[in-house]
Amino acid sequence: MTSDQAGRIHRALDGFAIELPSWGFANTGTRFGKFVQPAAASTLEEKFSDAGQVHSLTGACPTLALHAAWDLPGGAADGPATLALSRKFGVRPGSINPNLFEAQCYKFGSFGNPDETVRAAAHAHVADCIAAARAVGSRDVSLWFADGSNYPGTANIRQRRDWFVDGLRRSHALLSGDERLLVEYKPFEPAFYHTDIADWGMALLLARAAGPRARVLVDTGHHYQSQNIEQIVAWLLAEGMLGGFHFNDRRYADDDLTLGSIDPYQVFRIFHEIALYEHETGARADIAFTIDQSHNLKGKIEAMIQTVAMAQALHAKAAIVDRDALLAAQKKSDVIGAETLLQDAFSTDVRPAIAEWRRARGLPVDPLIAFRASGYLERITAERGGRGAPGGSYA
Ligand code: RM4
Ligand code: MN
Ligand code: MN
Repeated sequence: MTSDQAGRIHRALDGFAIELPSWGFANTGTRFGKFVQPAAASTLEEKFSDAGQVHSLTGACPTLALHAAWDLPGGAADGPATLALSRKFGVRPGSINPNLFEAQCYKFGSFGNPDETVRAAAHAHVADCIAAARAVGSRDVSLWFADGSNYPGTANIRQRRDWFVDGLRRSHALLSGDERLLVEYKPFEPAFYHTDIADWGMALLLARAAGPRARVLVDTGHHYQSQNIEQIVAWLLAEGMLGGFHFNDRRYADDDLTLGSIDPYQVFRIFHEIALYEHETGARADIAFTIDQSHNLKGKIEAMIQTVAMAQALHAKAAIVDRDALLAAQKKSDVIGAETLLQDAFSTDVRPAIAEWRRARGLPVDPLIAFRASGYLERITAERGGRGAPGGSYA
């Protein structure tokens, strides 16, 4: 590792923050059941406390994504209490995530529901979320819709698209300043025939139709097998429409596994496309990186620490790609030369440079070991264990 490479890694890590999901600290499971963990967080205070641990050990997670129904049931009125927790635990409120999928009224959709009273309820909920975001100083309202249908012929696909355009425009009209709407897509689940926002093209068109403060959110788990996610990222960057990520890994579908646990090269290639865009344009890509994982088997705080460390390592590897040499190799169509430049960076051991960065910032060199030695898990296990019913979750 040259000192130039180490310097690039340190600058990359200085500029890299990743948001934690409040729901990642709560008991979640699969549709078959939940294995509850005695240390799982139930209250918003516990979620902030756990997030504060991850941030203090990694130095990379200054914000916590909040879920409207599970964390801010009172909407904007919950703002002062939420801000007090934020100050207490040293983590700011992050994106606000509406819940347009759990209430019984959403059985046949939310923004795309044929019943106009349900559509109106969904619009009102997003309006409440925008007000809540403003009350806690969050920039992004991150929209994921479960809308779709299960059987051919049962939904008017074009009509529902129009309803989505209408609903997103109404929501967008409520934004001001630097507030943003992020539009997430997902090919299937819970709908198994058609999903109203099934891919990045639909999300892009809807975000464009909504207005200038809307962007696309890429959840890495929301693609079909073998889809080229970094190409989607490159196109959204070129269109100025990449708003953020939900990071997780997958093997089969939307598995919500730990980032990089199955295919770290995929994550590296995404970071590389972003770094190359910034290198060529001289612009900083304004992207909200968020973890969207819920761990059923792993300890929740440990899994988050592991994820953040993995994200930092893959981001560091992407930072040391020799991009000028790569662009020159591409220009000459030097296939092996260009490919080797990527592979060289990916296979470089960045751990010593990351350790140096952590040491220089007063962070533990190994955050997972530091967490295990801290006694925090034992303390919360004793405090939270044995209190029975698990807290809110989506599974
Ligand atoms: C979806 C999607 C959303 C998340 C819901 C609960 O698959 O990833 O971002 O909020 O799950
Ligand atoms: Mn997601
Ligand atoms: Mn998902």
